[in-house]
Amino acid sequence: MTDSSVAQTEVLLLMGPPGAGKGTQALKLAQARGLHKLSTGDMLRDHVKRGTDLGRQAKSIMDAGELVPDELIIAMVRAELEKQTPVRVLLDGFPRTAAQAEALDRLLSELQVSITAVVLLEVQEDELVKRLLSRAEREGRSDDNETTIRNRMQVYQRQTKPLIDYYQRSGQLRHVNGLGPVDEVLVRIAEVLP
Ligand code: B4P
Repeated sequence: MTDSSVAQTEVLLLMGPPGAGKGTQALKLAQARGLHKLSTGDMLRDHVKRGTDLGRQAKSIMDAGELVPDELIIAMVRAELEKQTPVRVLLDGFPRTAAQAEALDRLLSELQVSITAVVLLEVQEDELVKRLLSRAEREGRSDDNETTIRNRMQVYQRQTKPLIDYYQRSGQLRHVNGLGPVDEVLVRIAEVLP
């Protein structure tokens, strides 16, 4: 790999609890930095809509607020990352488990790229629930009801939060306050990125 291609690569990870604004910020951030946005939630919803095998397997899991099995998610992300030369991606909502984070490390090492930064959007739980219930009214997403939202929060605490320590230890984590107008949050994210 030449020096110039190394300079062109970029891998940003966007993490945070359900409702923190990952999808919202991912759209704007990817556009601002010329990155390809990979949102595992959007990809799964697209599979559900198209009625693929993966979509059929994922639908009831997502509706219950649980996580879709690691091997399905990892294969889906791998297929997308392998298409990219150079790799310039914003990963929204992935990884969400230790196994996904380890698989991502292996995949990036195969592709000879490294993580640029991991952005953690922080918002307190009462605001998260308020946002998701308000989206439920607007969009009617099947996993935005109070029971499922509560379970998604617990799943986040149990399976995804441990990754914060993982990325903290590697020195890649950037904490960002996710409260306030969307464009202000975007500015805060830009400020912590190289
Ligand atoms: P996701 O699609 O990632 O859903 P999410 O966590 O709720 O985040 P989302 O990005 O949609 O919402 P956002 O915070 O932007 O995942 C859905 C499901 O897919 C998971 O439960 C799981 O089953 C499955 N899945 C996805 N990835 C997986 C993986 N890697 N492994 C296994 N399973 C996986 O926005 C929420 C609301 O807040 C919006 O209405 C928005 O308008 C609003 N909002 C955003 N920013 C705001 C701000 N600054 N102020 C006020 N409101 C704001």
